[in-house]
Amino acid sequence: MSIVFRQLFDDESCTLTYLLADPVTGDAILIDTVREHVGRYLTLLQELNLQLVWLLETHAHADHVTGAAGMREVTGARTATGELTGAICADRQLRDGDVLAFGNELIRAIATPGHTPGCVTYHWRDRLFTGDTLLIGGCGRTDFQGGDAGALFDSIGRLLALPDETLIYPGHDYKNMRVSSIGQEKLSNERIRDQTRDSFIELMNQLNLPRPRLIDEALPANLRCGRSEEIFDIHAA
Ligand SMILES: N[C@@H](CCC(=O)N[C@@H](CS)C(=O)NCC(=O)O)C(=O)O
Ligand SMILES: [Fe+2]
Repeated sequence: MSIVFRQLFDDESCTLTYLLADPVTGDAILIDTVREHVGRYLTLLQELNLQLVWLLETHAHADHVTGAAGMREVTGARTATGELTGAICADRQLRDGDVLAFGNELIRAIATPGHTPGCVTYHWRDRLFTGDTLLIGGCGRTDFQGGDAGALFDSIGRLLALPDETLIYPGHDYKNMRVSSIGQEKLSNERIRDQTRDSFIELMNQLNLPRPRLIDEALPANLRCGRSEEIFDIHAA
């Protein structure tokens, strides 16, 4: 049966956002939205005649502000994130194995801590939305936000145990890649190929990457589910 599936790209942060929908009922999900593109998502939903039911996050992003607050306000869709993310504002706090429904479709959360403790990978049909746990030819960094290279190694190992044909749709790509597969990453991902847990931890601890440009704005905003500070204060009062 046909599916509705779109991949959208944010040039500023190299974030990949995904739209999934049940073609029969028109119920849709968005994964990892970007605040600056709320208008674009709304237009797309309208064009495809879809109603948004869930806004999912793979984790609290350090490099861009989520579009969840704006999308939730306009569409009434509910927000969901991994329970260890710390975004208590999310309507649903997901645990490993939790399943969300949209129309007749099901999407399952797999807890994949490491890049952050609350990172979640979503599994829908033949594809994984890995956030920053597993990138194409790479993986998320573990040097801030409670990152843990050993935990990331174990999480990636869980994903690599899935069938080789499983498609990988990451949360970012910095090299113009858009989709991979478990089989492909096992063969060619230099960060994980031929590594032991210890050598992976050593490699991750030596990356010395610059801090994300927007982290000081993005992290607190994402822990408020993308709401502006003023609005959050009113709700919290
Ligand atoms: N230059 C980017 C930094 C991007 C970055 O650090 N991305 C994180 C994901 S939030 C990462 O894990 N990157 C992995 C890598 O660069 O290998 C920015 O300023 O936003
Ligand atoms: Fe990230």
